[in-house]
Amino acid sequence: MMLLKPILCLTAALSASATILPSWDQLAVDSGLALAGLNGIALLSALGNFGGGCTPANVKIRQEWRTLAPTQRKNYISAAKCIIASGSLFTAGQVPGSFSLFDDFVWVHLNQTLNIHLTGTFLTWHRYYIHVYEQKLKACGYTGNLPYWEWGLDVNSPRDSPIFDGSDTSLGSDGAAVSHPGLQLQLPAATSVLPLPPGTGGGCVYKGPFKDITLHLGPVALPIYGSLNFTSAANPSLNNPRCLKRDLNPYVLKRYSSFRNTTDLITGYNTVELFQAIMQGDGRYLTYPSLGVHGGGHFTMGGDPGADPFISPNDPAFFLHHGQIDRVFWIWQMLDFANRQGVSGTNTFLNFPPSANTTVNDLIDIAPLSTDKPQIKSLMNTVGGTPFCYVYI
Ligand SMILES: *[C@@H]1O[C@H](CO)[C@@H](O)[C@H](O)[C@H]1NC(C)=O
Ligand SMILES: *[C@@H]1O[C@H](CO)[C@@H](O)[C@H](O)[C@H]1NC(C)=O
Ligand SMILES: *[C@@H]1O[C@H](CO)[C@@H](O)[C@H](O)[C@H]1NC(C)=O
Ligand SMILES: *[C@@H]1O[C@H](CO)[C@@H](O)[C@H](O)[C@H]1NC(C)=O
Ligand SMILES: [Cu+2]
Repeated sequence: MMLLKPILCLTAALSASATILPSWDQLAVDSGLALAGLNGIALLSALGNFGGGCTPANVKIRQEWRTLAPTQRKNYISAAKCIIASGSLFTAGQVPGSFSLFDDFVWVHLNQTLNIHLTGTFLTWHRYYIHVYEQKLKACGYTGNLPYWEWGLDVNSPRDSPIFDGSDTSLGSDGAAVSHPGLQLQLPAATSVLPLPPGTGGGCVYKGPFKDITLHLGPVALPIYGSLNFTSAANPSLNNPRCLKRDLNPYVLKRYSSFRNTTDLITGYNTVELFQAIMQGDGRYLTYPSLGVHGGGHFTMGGDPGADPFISPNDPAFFLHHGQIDRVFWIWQMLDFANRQGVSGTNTFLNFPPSANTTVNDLIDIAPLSTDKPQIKSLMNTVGGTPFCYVYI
């Protein structure tokens, strides 16, 4: 970072208006070169926005999982296991099925699901949520920063990804192969059903870290293979013990979260309203059903919990997927930061039931994971110092 200091003045001069982007050909877009270039441009732009004690010298760098050294990955995995082994922060009986700090993360997301997706809060809520997870990792001995999952690298075979290959430096394997007919998704506000072919797993994660963890909370809205129906536990807040499942799905990843999809999202939409809508496949804005890059990552993991939007944080890989969601948001913001600090939408899922517009003065409350309740406006700048001081490479 220190080497980049001389360009500070240059980027400060440029930062008043939207960055003029190079034009990449389709090959550069599809290979990830363009996205890497956009990340570089975002990094230069971020240099002009430091504040609140966050400087190029102390900024934390978040990087892709496979660029971490094997020892750093093992350090991350043991900290993630430590979160699973740490006691719940709820008072006894408050959330009967929450046995650990990890379950608490699942509960807070479950409980607020209808106020943090397809709302004005989506981007900053999840930004803060994964930041607090990163802090808990550090309290559990992790010496690095939250890594992310660059989806485009894995479109051909997610089960061979360094994140999912079942090696001891991965987050565990695919689920055991279970023959099934795939999913029939009736996405919210979508005009037609979206059929998804089966993934390569379907059963319990069988190898590598996290193969033996027990999920407790949920399911809440788990799609049933081959049916339009969902299943849920009689009481998702009670202990509903079961294994971690995955159904890694190359079709979904290639169709919704490729380098092209991610790059087009970043370069194609100038308002947060459209950016977040396309990212989430918001049916109110589309004439065809889409998962967006967000749903693409979740349904690539699939299974219970990956296909259930309420309890998706039950898969430890959730936090790498949302690291990438936040990175894409960050890159997009940094291409025109002066004009990309606002919110759009209301405080309820698809504005149902109708609710107030989200404003940047609203608070994000993820108690008891954090006692701070930051205003949304304080979560817009990742190098603003309070609470954030990080960039992506
Ligand atoms: C669930 O969320 C609501 C606000 O949406 C909050 O008032 C309530 O305390 C939460 N319940 C638990 C058990 O965390
Ligand atoms: C959904 O489940 C109900 C009862 O569990 C069943 O009657 C119905 O046929 C199912 N619908 C579909 C589309 O599978
Ligand atoms: C995503 O990108 C792929 C090419 O990588 C393309 O075939 C597909 O149509 C795109 N999906 C969407 C939803 O735009
Ligand atoms: C909420 O936002 C919409 C869209 O920007 C706007 O049309 C509407 O007037 C806002 N409502 C209130 C009460 O501010
Ligand atoms: Cu979420």
